[in-house]
Parts: sequence; structure tokens; C-alpha cells
Amino acid sequence: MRFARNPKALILAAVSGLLLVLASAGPSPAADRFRACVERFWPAAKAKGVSRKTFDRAFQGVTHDPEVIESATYQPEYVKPIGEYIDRAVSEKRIEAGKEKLIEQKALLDALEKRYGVDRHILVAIWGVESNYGTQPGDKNVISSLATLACSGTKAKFARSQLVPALKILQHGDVSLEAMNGSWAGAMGHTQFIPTTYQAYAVDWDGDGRRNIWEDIPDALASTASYLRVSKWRPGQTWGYEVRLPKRLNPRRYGHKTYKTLAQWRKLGIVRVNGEAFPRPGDKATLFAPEGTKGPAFLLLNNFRSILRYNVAKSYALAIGHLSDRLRGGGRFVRPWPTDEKRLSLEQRMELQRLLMARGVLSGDIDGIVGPDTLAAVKIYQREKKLPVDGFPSQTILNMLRKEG
Ligand SMILES: [Ca+2]
Repeated sequence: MRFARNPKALILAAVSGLLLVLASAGPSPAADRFRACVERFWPAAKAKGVSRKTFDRAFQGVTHDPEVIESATYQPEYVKPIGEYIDRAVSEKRIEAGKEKLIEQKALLDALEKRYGVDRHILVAIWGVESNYGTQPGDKNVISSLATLACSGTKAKFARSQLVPALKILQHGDVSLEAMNGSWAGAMGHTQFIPTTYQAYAVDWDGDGRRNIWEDIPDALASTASYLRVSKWRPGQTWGYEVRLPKRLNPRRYGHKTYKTLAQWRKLGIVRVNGEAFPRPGDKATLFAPEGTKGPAFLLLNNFRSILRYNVAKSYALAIGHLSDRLRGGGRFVRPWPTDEKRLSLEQRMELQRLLMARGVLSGDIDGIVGPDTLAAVKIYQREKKLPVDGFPSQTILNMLRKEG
């Protein structure tokens, strides 16, 4: 059973199987179209050395997966500010779990640092953010996800570029078809490599002939280290520093392409928040102040740019850098992220949820995530209070709820 790891998919498969039997008229036109679409990938697969046996085995029982399309087209109602993203990505829970991983995997991390020169705290941080240390690698079969996207028009070009590499991985026997799981977008295993990244950078660290980033922690962490190393990681250096800006300096004047040496930034009055000197004043850095003068500011170094090769979002790279510092025993950013009418902090959002629950308009977990349920609960409250109904979890709403207790 190919979706054996995913009980939800099992039920779905059982239900759709039952529906097929009930219809008893054979596959639907939509299913026929999907099969025809899949078959159109055969010439490209064959040209790249995929055998017909692998091809048939990979697509056996694969059907269009509407959950994948749903995820691919999901537009969040509430766009997270960077501070909220960082708070969630670098949670206390994740820091604690990461510290345990540093102990558990000490021998491996010693060896990887020696071989690749990449700091262990960065490796563990990436592992933590990508798959929550392998506990949340995604439960979608990669072939099924990629085939669904490739045949639907949503992210089709990307999926088409990944499908044949995915078949090659399967053919090589790096992982079984059943275990070849990942996110809806085909990011796979502990490291969340997409198939082309896997092909280029994955490593068989334990030497068993398979680069198994799904089931072997040594292979997975070595693959991450190898990828960072070829992304020009410089051993022994940090990703960047939180800095304090002088009053007159407007950070918006310095874009992400403005490179200056740390010494030059220092001349402009920018200093580290801990007051220490920059260890290598000749290193080139860019200034990053995502909330302008209202939040923390950073000088970003070469190794930050290496992390961006892993995932191009600056918020992601900052989360990795910060989590790595926290794993090393460092503290929170000195300057807090701004909270205003538009920005409740994580604690405030959790408080809001608790108060909404106490009123009986919200149920579920108190997680600080403003999802559809929280938005709906805020709307109910706004209607009750004859306020404009937009579902927005503002400071005003929180204050009103607090007063009512
Ligand atoms: Ca291996």
C-alpha cells in the first residue's frame, strides 16, 4: 500500500476505491485525462535513462491529488509579519529539542564539521526549521504530488522539471517508493531537498550506496552540510550580527545590494548590540532592517548568503541564523519586533485566543496562529459589539476582550 504512512490518505483511497466500485463504469474522464498526461512524461523519462519498469511502478495507482492543488493555491488571509514568522520558527520548544539533538548527534556533528567546515548549530537549525528534526517531513508521496502539479497548470513548469529527477532517485533505489515522501511541493525528507537539489548535492555519508535523506539522519545532515559548503560557506564565521543604528540613519537608504565592509558600516555609527567589536572588520556586509527603525536591524555576512541558497527567503535565513545562535546559548534579539494595532505578538495572539475561547466562540488549540477559526471567532465578536466586521485580530479587540475578562 503506497500511502501506508498516511492514515488520512488511506481513508481517502478506500473511499475513492469504493466510489469506483459503486460507479462500476471504470475510470472517470478526469482520471483518463490524468493517466494520459502522466504518459506524456514517458519519452522525457526514457531519454534520461528511466526504465519502463520504474515508470510503471512509480505511477501505479497514482491519481490526481486535490489536496496538493489546494495547498499550491492557498492564499493566507493574514500575511505574517517577519517577527511573527521568526517567533514561530525559533520557538522555545524547537530550541530545547535542538539542544537535545546537539547531544544525541554529537559524534556525527563532530565529523561533519571536520569534513565540511559548516557549524553544527547551523546544521541543526536547518534540520529544525525544515522538518522539525525529521518529525514533519511531509506525508505526501513525491511522485504523486509532482504528477498532480505537472498535470494541473499550477506550478506545472516547476513540477515538470522535478518529475524525471524524482523517477531517477526511485530507480537508483535510494529510497523505497513507500518512503519517498515529502511536502505537497516535492520537498523531501529531513532536509526538504527538491529532486534536482537532491541530485546535485545529496551525500551518502554512511556509505551504504544510498543517499537516504528520508530515513538516515547521517545522510540527511551530511547532505545539508555539503550543500552549504558548495554554497560558499566560510568555516568559523557567523551569518551576521544584530546591530544598533544611530538615530539619524535611515536604513531604507541602504538596499540589499549595498555592500560595505563592517568597518565602513562602523564609521556610519552602526555597532553590535552587545557593544563588542566586529571580529573581521574587512568582511563585506549588507544592512537588513525589515521593520525599518521600529524593529531589530542586522548586518548580514557571506554565510547568510549561503543560507539563502537553501531557501531564498530572507525571513527563513534569519530564522536559521537566529536559531543557530540560540542553540549555542545566545539570547533573543535585543530589540523587540514592533507590535502595534496591526501586529499582535505571539503571546498576545495566544491571549486573544484564550479570551475568545472563554467566551465560547472559539475552540481548538491555543497556538497563536491566526487561521480561519480565529478569524471567524473575531468576526463573531465584532458583530456582537457592532464593530466593523473584518476578522482582524487588532490590539483594540484584544483590549476590549481583556476588559470583559
Ligand atoms: Ca546512505
